[in-house]
Amino acid sequence: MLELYTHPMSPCAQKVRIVLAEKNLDWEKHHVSLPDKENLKPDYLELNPLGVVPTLVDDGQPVIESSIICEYLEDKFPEPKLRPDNPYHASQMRFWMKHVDNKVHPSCGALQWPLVMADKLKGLSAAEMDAMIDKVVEKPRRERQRRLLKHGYDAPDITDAVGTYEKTIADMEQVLSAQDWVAGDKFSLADAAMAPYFQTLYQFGWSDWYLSRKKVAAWYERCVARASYQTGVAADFPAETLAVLRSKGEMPWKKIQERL
Ligand SMILES: N[C@@H](CCC(=O)N[C@@H](CS)C(=O)NCC(=O)O)C(=O)O
Repeated sequence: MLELYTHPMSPCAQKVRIVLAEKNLDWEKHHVSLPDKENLKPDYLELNPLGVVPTLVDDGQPVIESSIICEYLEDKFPEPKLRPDNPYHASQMRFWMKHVDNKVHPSCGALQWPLVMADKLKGLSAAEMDAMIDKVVEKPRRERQRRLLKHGYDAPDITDAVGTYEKTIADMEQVLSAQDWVAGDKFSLADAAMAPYFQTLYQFGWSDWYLSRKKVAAWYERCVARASYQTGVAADFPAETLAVLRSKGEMPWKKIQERL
């Protein structure tokens, strides 16, 4: 039995949900409310000591870190294949997955967190808010959340995040002019890893950021057209949810454009 601890707005959980769907695997969902910081409760920390989603539990054994979960699923359920046989393409797949984990994910966190995760914290007193943030396990994340609470879209993290997204989109445009998918001629774990970070742009009404890059836009369209994206990601974004997110995205889009 596969169980996934997840939240609909988490791109790294979306990545795992895409892989589960690509492999036609059944799984049980455990919703972890990130705005309520359920991810920092002792029971959850026992499963995932980093206090983040996603966590996959397979027959009682927890597997953490979204890219490791994806490789675990690939190893355990190799069909259909999502890792290229060609070693060079496999190295490209791992490069892009690492780029997502190290650079794109924290950038997405900076752009999205103030819009969807911070409101409940802002309802607390300063002391309660501080105590809650103190519990965030990883220091870079803890400090980023503090800066974003204090400075919002004027935090330095926003400028860095915009630069990282912009360079990633430009690099992808080059790669995708020679091949259909980021790690070769077939959809791979790297596409599953990257596509959710474009969902973030789409849902907040920031699609113009990638639409002028024709190859990237066509690649994202191909990702969205897959059944795995529809069940793993799009299903959590009905029209009413998208309308709320789009209105939240209006002011930040101006701030983003000032930095482009
Ligand atoms: N490196 C981790 C990152 C996980 C992560 O950052 N998860 C976010 C949601 S996308 C989270 O749980 N955040 C909780 C918080 O910020 O308190 C992975 O790839 O699994």
